[in-house]
Amino acid sequence: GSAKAAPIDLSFPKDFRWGVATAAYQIEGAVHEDGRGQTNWDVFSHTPGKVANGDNGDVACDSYHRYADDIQLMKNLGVGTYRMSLAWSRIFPEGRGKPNQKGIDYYNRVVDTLLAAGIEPYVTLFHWDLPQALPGGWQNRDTALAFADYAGFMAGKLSDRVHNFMTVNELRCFTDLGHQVGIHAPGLKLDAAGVNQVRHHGTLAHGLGVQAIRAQAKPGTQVGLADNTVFYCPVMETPEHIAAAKKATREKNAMFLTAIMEGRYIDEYLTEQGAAAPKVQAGDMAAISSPLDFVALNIYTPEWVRADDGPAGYVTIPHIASSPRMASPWLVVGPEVAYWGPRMVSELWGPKTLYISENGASADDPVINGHIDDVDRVMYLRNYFGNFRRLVAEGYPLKGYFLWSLMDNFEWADGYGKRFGIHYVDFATQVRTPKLSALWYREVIRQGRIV
Ligand code: GBH
Repeated sequence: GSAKAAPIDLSFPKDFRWGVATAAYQIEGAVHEDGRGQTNWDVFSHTPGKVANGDNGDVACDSYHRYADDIQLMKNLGVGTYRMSLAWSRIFPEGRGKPNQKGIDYYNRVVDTLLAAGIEPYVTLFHWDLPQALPGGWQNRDTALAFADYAGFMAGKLSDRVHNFMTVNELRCFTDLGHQVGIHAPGLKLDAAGVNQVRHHGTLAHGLGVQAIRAQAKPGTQVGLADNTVFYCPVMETPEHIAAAKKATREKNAMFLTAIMEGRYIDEYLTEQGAAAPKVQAGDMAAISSPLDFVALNIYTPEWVRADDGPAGYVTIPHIASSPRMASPWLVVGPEVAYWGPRMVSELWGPKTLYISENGASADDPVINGHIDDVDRVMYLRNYFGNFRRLVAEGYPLKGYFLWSLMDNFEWADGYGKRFGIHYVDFATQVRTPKLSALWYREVIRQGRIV
C-alpha cells in the first residue's frame, strides 16, 4: 500500500465509481409478459409456506414497465454505474434453444436508456432466477453448459455498449441455500455429495461462462463474478491473527472463490468431504479458474477469527444474541469486514481490480416530519464506507461500489417484509420516495467523500 499518499479528508479517489445494484427477479415483475419463461423462483414463491406472507415476484417493483423512472432515480442520485441482472428466461424461455427477441429488446431498451442518462451498466448474467425448463436444474451438469451458451449469447448482443459482465451472483446462496438448507429455490435438502455436485456445477457455469463471454464479446470486455465470500476478520490487527484470518478465508471458501482463483479444490476441502467430494471431469478446473478481469464482492457480515495453537491454526468466534444486527437477523453489523474482506482476497489471490458488488442493509423506515428517516441505514453505510476508504487509501485496488439497493424490492424468502432500498417503494401504488439514505448517498457521490 501507499499509506503516505492517503488522503486525510475522508475522500475517495476522483475516479472511484459509485453505483447502485438490483436484480431482475427482485424488481422486474411482468413474469408472464413478452414470452418470459417460468423460473425456479416463480415455482418456489408460489409454493405455500416458502416465502414470508406468501409474497412472490409477479409484480415486485414493476420495473419491467417503470425502468425509465428507476433510471431517473439513479440520475437524481448522481451514480455513474448501475449493477443489474438479466432474466435468463426472458432470453431463453426454455433455458436454451431459440432466443426470444422481445426479451433481448427489453434489455436493449434498459441499456440504451441508462447510457443516455450517463450511467454505465454492469450486467450480472445469473442472479438466481433459473429457467424451470432446464431438467434437474443445478443438479444437472448440462445446466452449466446452457448457462455458458446464454452468457456468451447476451455478451455478444450487449458488449458494444456494456463493458463489464458478472457471470453469477453469490454461488453459495443459490447452491447451498437452494439445495442444502432449502430456504431458497428449489427448496431441496440434498446430502453432502449432492450439495457438492451442485456447487461444482455452479462454479463450472461461472468458468464456462467466462470463456463464452470472452469468445463472443468485443475485445476488452471485462469479466468477473459477484461472490459472497465468507470473510474472516482478525480479532486484532497483529501478524498472527491476520495470518489466521487469511488461512480461514482460504479454507472456508474452498468450494467457491478459492477454487476459482487457484484452479483446484484444496486438500483441506477434499479431506474434509471425503467420499462426498464433487465429481470433476477433465478440463473442469481449468475452465473454473479462467482468468478474470475483476473480482466483485458482496459484503454484509463478518466472521471473526483468532490465532490458535490447535491443528487448524485458528478458531472462529461465534456471533452472539447481543451482536448488533440490522432488520434481518442474519445481518450482523461489523463495518471492519469492509476493510478486511477485500484485503484478505487481495493478499490471497491478488486480483487486478476489485469491486464491491453489493453492500447495504435492511432497516426500519420511520416517517418523521414527513421524511423517511432511515438513520440506522445511514449509520450502517457510513461505518462501512470508512473501512472501504481505508482500504482504498492503503492502495488496495478497489475501483467501485454498488449499494444494495436502489429501492425496496422482493427480498427472496423474506418477501416484501425486509426493505433494503434507499428509495422507499409503496408496493400498492409503486410510488418511489427517496429515504434519508438516498439524500446522504447523493451527497457522498457529489463530494466524493464521506459526509
Ligand atoms: C444478497 O444476499 C443478494 O445478492 C441480494 O439479492 C439480496 O437481496 C441481498 O443480498 C440482501 O439479502 O435466513 O439466516 O438463513 C445476501 C445473502 C442470502 C444472506 C439469504 C442471508 C438468509 C440467511 N443473503 N440469507 S438465513
